[in-house]
Amino acid sequence: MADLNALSNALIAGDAGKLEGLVQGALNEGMEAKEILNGGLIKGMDIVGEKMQNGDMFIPEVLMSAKAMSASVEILKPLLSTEDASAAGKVVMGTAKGDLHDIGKNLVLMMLESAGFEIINLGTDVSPEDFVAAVKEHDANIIGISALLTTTMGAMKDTIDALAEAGYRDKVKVIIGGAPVNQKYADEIGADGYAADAGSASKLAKSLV
Ligand code: B1M
Repeated sequence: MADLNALSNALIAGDAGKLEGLVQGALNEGMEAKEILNGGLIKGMDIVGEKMQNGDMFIPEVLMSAKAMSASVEILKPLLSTEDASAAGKVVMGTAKGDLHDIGKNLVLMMLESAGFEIINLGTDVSPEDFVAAVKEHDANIIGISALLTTTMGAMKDTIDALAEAGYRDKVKVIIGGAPVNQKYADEIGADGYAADAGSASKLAKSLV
């Protein structure tokens, strides 16, 4: 049976070619896409995070790991998105201002898309003004904001405040997520919901529309 540790190690080494081969091999052997994602890729990325924190890995190496992860998620994408798509609503999604992390956000987008939501992906480093402009332009039902840095969490509140100022707060639900965020913080800033992972984000979004 495929070795999830080998997958994690290829991701930590930033070896995209090897990782893609291992992912494909694991699928061929019948391993579930979810298991590959959670037990191999996300586990490997957590170790990358620890190494980064300890000074054992530097930004260029972390970027290689991130690129390898994104390429492998592309292979898993059709297999992770299995729900019946039916028009569920429109979601404007982005990473908070000042924040460039997008792997988790893209996983959340993938799950929302497969749950039937129309997605407007604003990318990373999205200002509160850009979120508000996108809600107006696309008449969205939900805004999703992702933040991975403690320093960018505040931009989530700024976005909620900007929505209120523009008179849009009652027209759109705001959901937030990302490693430093939790339900308590969501309550504090007046978000409509918090989700810990991509699967819960999709369930949460469905419950809000
Ligand atoms: Co950065 N980084 N990083 N980094 N990076 C972290 C977040 C960090 C925890 C690493 C560490 O020190 N241990 C740390 C933050 C510390 C803190 O603030 N508490 C950190 C730092 C410090 C930095 C820099 C400041 C480093 C520097 O320059 N000195 C810098 C900041 C750049 C910036 O954003 N302005 C930086 C840069 C980078 C890279 C560019 C090199 C790269 C990002 C590449 C990319 O995303 N394209 C990177 C990476 C890869 C990481 C780690 C290692 C991995 C993040 C990741 O992709 N995880 C990360 C350590 C870690 O998280 N263990 C780290 C996998 C992903 C699937 O999980 O994103 O948590 P995650 O998403 C999950 C859930 O959180 C949730 O669902 C997802 C799927 O289950 N979720 C949502 C996410 N968004 C959601 C939204 C929702 C709902 C759920 O609703 C809307």
